[in-house]
Amino acid sequence: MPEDIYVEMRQSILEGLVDRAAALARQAISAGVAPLDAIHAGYVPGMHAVGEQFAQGKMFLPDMMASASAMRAAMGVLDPELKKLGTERPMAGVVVLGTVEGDIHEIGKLLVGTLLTAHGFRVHDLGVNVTGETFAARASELNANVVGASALLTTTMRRQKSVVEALDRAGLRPQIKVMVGGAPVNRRWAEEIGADGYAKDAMSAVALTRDLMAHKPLALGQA
Ligand code: B1M
Repeated sequence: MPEDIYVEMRQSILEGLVDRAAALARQAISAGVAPLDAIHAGYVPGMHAVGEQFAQGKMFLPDMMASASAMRAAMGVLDPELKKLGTERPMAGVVVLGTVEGDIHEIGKLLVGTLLTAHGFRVHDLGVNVTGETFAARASELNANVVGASALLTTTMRRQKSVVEALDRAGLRPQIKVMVGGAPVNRRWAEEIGADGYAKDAMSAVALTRDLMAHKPLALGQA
């Protein structure tokens, strides 16, 4: 059953079918499929297929928006299931999360936030199109341990550097660590901009945040 439902999940994203994506998520939960498996084996491959088709000119912006809505609908069902795990754990630390200025991609960031919450972190999601100054101001107000800046575009990843610089200017580093992530980002980039770590996916972001909380000296994550 899981393999079949994963194929249907992928298809629901590709076709931008909001109700179908949510119904499949509910069906998976009832059948005992782990929410994280549904995300990674079903829905995320759908988003990747959308990205490929868009790049090849076979899908257009409205299609991509419909796919994003379907993904959000599925996440709306799976999110609470994942977060339930976090309520049973002691608070592991405070994370301020957002997508950088000029960038409105939010699904990867939402997933990172959900998994951090599920692992006991208190996550303050600032949303999308967030300036470096806002990251710094909110991190200071909320006594954050880690700031997480997501970027999905090659044109906006340099804004992650603005986040590092804004925290530096506000005198908030090195107490507050900066984690970066997003499809065009890698470890070398994190090093180049002076971030404290890079995570390639949401699970790695949890491991990295734990490392950063433990003040491990070189916590730059995987390449
Ligand atoms: Co956009 N888009 N998009 N888009 N979009 C991409 C990113 C693109 C690769 C598509 C393509 O051409 N193949 C391309 C970027 C090219 C580039 O710069 N290299 C692109 C483009 C060009 C654009 C526009 C410029 C299109 C246009 O207007 N002509 C435009 C830009 C708008 C803007 O931001 N200013 C645009 C708009 C949109 C939509 C609004 C339609 C929609 C977003 C809706 C939304 O989020 N509410 C959208 C979508 C859906 C995509 C794709 C198809 C899917 C993104 C996604 O949600 N992936 C994407 C193609 C792709 O990624 N293959 C594409 C699923 C998600 C789970 O993965 O976000 O990578 P991801 O997150 C992962 C990891 O990266 C990591 O963990 C996550 C989970 O494992 N991660 C972190 C992410 N953030 C992290 C932070 C961390 C740690 C890990 O720590 C802080």
